[in-house]
Amino acid sequence: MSAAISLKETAELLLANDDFAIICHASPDGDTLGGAYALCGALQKLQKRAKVLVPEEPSKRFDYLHSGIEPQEFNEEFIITIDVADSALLGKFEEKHKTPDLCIDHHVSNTGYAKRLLLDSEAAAACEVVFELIKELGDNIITADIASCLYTGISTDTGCFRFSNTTAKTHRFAAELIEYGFDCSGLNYLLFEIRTKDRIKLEKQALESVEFYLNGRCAVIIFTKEMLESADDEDINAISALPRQIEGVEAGVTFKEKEAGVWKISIRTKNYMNAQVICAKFGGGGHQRAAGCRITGDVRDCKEKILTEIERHLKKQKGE
Ligand SMILES: [Mn+2]
Repeated sequence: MSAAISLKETAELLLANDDFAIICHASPDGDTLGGAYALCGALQKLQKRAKVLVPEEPSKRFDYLHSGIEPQEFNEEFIITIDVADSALLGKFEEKHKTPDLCIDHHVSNTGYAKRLLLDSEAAAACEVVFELIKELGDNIITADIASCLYTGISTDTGCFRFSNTTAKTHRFAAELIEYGFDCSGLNYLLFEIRTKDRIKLEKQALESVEFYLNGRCAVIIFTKEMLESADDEDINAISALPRQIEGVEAGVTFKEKEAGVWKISIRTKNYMNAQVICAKFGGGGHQRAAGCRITGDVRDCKEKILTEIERHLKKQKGE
């Protein structure tokens, strides 16, 4: 089990070490990538060697996160994971880096796999924690590039400041970051406005296939392997938020077929539904309003299992 450490202890630890590898989670999103590149940039600014390792090719839209990072080759001595709740999410790095030196995270479901853990489960994004950590590392470290990385994590994990994990602190952090002078509206356009033609096609398929259950309180969309063949990970992530947007839906469920019969399920909830508790039942994890798990089997059976669990929670929470 990890030793929980404070921001100050984490900063001291980083200042006392060198040759850092910062690892993101598989299906990398804006938070894990933004946090990793921000911390990498900060450590390089402190004249340390640092690099980012990503287990799977990130969406092209995140290419700008590398700007300001100097590619460095060295043997890593100190391993950090960011936004990684479970070592199983390290993908191809899991074997080699099962027990990293440090994990920086905001998932209440963090399994404590790292030697040390800097966790703030109240934070909307891991990037909020990384921002506080960089400020603890010293003055004059944050550049416009680093600020845009941190803003990326905070804005993507909060659905551009709309989700219920958004706090006054989240907005204050964003305001502070914008003062570093990156192109904030340009970034919001890139992250939240522009849609590729492939994305529109995928959205159309998703909306056409939506199924309602439990008196309209649960909506399900299913993406088969063929539908996802040329799809961008980040587009799929964004589309997973669609079912919950439908009026009356308290649990939006997206099924994604990773391999034949292997389903990656993401659940987005509103009101009192706890997505994390539902996904934990199937060995997954995440946050109260957004969580995921994997189930293997025939799609009908998998759907049945998930719906039964959601129904149980709906009844329990409403005292029916
Ligand atoms: Mn996150």
